[in-house]
Amino acid sequence: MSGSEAPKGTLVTGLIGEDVHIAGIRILEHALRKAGFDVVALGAQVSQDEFVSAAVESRADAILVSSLSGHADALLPGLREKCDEAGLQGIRLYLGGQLMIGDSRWEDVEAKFKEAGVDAVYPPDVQVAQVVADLEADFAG
Ligand code: B12
Repeated sequence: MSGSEAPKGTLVTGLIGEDVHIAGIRILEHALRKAGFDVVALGAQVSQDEFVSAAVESRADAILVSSLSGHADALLPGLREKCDEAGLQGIRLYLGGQLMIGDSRWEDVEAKFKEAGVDAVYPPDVQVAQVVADLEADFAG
């Protein structure tokens, strides 16, 4: 993106909870910046409150939550409600990483997080280009 172009959107990114598996979200941040998004990268071990505060401060369009530790079940619910309480109604929530525990089926995992208010849920084998393309489509216009 050239300096004069408006960003395609502002994204807050981070690893939720105790998680330190930083590689995947760093790769995504790099690709999304290159594609023209503003990225507010919170790094590892981010609480729900920190995601929400950063989104309010940066007037973010979306929050990208990464979770690999296997605890997203416990860490993710409530984030949508906190966003609403902070005046972030309608902010898009994306979730990816290692979300499947044991023999769980992907369809069930995806449905569970969507019920918790996540707009889009991604499996670990998602291509970076796919995530970028989806975000570009979601924020087109
Ligand atoms: C490297 C690694 C570590 C390193 C992390 C180093 C670091 N600072 O990054 C260390 C050794 C510290 C570590 C520690 C632990 N780990 Co570990 N670790 C891994 C490993 C081998 C690779 C992770 C990785 O870097 N992948 C490469 C990146 C590029 O891929 P990715 O993160 O999946 O990201 C891609 C996609 O998922 C997606 N994506 C990721 N986030 C998001 C977010 C959004 C919004 C979107 C759209 C997409 C997206 O985009 C990326 C690009 O393709 C995985 C196994 C695996 N194959 O995933 C286990 C794994 C994640 N670890 C695991 C565990 C259990 C642990 C520990 C709890 C072990 C322990 N008992 O101490 C601790 C937890 C520490 C903590 N507090 O987080 C388990 C998690 C189990 C689960 N989820 O059910 C895994 C799956 C191993 C396993 N098979 O059991 N780990």
